Amino acid sequence: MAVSDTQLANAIRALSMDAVEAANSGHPGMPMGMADVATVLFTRYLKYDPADPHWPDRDRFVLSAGHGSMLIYSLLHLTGYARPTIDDIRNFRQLGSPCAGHPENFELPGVECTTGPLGQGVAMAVGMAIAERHLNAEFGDALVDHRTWAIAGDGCLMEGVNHEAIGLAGHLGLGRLIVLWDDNRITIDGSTTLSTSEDIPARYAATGWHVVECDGHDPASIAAVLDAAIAEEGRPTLVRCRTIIGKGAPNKGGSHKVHGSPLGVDEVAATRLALVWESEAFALPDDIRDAWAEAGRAAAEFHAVWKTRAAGDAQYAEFLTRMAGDFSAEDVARIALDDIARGGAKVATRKSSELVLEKLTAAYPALIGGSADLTPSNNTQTKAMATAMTAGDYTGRYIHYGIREFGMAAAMNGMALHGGIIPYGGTFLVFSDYARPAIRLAALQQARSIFVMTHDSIGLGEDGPTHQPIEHVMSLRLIPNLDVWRPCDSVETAEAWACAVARKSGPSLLALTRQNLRQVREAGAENLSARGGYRLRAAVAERRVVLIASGSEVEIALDVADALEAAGIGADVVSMPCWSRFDAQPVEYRDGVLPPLAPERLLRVSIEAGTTIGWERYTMVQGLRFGIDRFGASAPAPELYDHFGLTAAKIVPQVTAKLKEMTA
Ligand SMILES: Cc1ncc(C[n+]2csc(CCOP(=O)(O)OP(=O)(O)O)c2C)c(N)n1
Ligand SMILES: [Mg+2]
Repeated sequence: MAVSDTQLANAIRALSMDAVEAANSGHPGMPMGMADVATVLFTRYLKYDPADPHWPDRDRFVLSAGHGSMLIYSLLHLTGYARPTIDDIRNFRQLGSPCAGHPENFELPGVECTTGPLGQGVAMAVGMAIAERHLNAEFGDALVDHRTWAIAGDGCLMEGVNHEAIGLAGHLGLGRLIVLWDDNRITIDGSTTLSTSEDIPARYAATGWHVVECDGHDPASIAAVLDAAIAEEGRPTLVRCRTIIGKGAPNKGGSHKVHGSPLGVDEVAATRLALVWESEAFALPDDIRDAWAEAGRAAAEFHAVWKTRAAGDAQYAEFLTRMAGDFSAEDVARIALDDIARGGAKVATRKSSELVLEKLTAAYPALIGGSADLTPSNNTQTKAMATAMTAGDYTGRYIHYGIREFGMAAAMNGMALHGGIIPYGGTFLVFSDYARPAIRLAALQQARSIFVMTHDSIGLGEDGPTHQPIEHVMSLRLIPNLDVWRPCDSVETAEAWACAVARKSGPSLLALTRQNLRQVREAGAENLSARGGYRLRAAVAERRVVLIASGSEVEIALDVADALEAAGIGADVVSMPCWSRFDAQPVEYRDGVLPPLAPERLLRVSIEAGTTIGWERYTMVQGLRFGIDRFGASAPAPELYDHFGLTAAKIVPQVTAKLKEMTA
């Protein structure tokens, strides 16, 4: 007897409730409620290949409602992915199991992105859909022809980032994007009526989306709307799935009680009875297991068809190289540093960045640029990107994200994770706060997103404290796996870009100046910035001081060193453009740059136009830290530097006084 859709869906329900029960933690409601929709999607529509999860033309599936992680773990297991195994699922949420609390892309092939922070999954799906259309425009239907599907909950649709992202998706007419909304009218606190009266379909329609509705427990109804969604070419589709949270649990289903707690022994037993599910926990009837495995094999047919088609395409090899995304750091650096400005004119690092990008974007079609409506300030649009991406022309390599910093950053992550694209996007550094949750998720997901953040200090001047970053650079350094760069001149800017582009394992953020800076160094054979910090100038007189600075304050450190040397006090100057890179160097290297001598013998001094908290890491508490531990002010930049004491004239006497005090 053929296995019904409902029986297939019940396998998801059983695995989900049993795994949550075993872990005594997790969210059974969402997987049980969306089991029917997911079953129709994974057995009839989605293009995937359990034997080759990274096949480039697969559909992308994003579980934006990441708390429902057991849904995707069940699906991957049932359709025949190598992981998770049934033991992995038994160990749901335990140390060492790839079935983490929320889905993590680095744990399981088949999990396209890390979700859990609500709303970001939808925004990443938008980025994936952009990537697909762009690569399709470049490589053609034979190689790139897939869809992006996301399952989102009420929470995902309430989050502000959702609105930013769908505005962009609607504007770009992303017809290959389909969001399945789990409209169960329940969130943690209870009914959605506690907190919202929004007409969500009307909002989506107003941003240019196609909106359809189905009974999320009726396979025929679900299939009919998925057909309608696929038929819609020019607009993204929101599928409103009317569902019951925890469907199948006779007493707790439909209530917020099943959102994030185990059902409990009694309710699990009652659910087994209600579903007529006789198997033990984690066991599956053979016919149902076979039917799911068959669905996985059937989906893989898409891959087989693609392979034959793609292999005959003239651009096949180039496409595979592009998707692999391997770049030699040396090659990128050579291009970035080619013909770099020497000596002479002062130039802002945002301008240096533009000059570097001219070369890199001409050389690497994978780079897709953009800005959150600050293109002329961020200097992010190069000649190779003269054409913007639009609904009518996806070949464009520049994206006008609008004033949507968070949406931009999350969409960039989606593009980076899709593959074939290295996204960079600009805004003012102070607004990194608006993008921060996506910057964090880029780092966690090991996504190669490059954040171009200009106007990086009080050096921006007259716009005043609302626009002047203080704590930003330091707080961004706290994010694990994020390379935060603050280059001091055009050479360091080129070196930082080279590192960022070649870095496959995570995001980079470039903090760049508005104001012009001296060029302090010539390019050499080695990318010195890649070390994170290096001795820019060695002491001439007997060394008593090490001055450590980043970005625009490096030239101040050089001035301080000049004055100290003139007084017979030897001072090294260390340029420290990237802490995380420096900390990753072998101890011998670090000790060479910052010799581990007692402060009486070698005073360490930091200079950075931002919070001083944290610089103790390198100056030690006995050292001196020059920075700004309050909000800035509105004035021309040179006056502000003087006002906040960040000039050689103000720093030198404090250094000499400290030296005296320590040797007294
Ligand atoms: C940004 C963010 N805020 C809060 C949470 C905590 N949280 C997890 S699920 C949830 C409720 C989500 O409701 P809904 O999307 O309707 O999921 P359902 O209860 O229907 O499964 C909340 C507030 C989160 N994961 N992410
Ligand atoms: Mg809900």
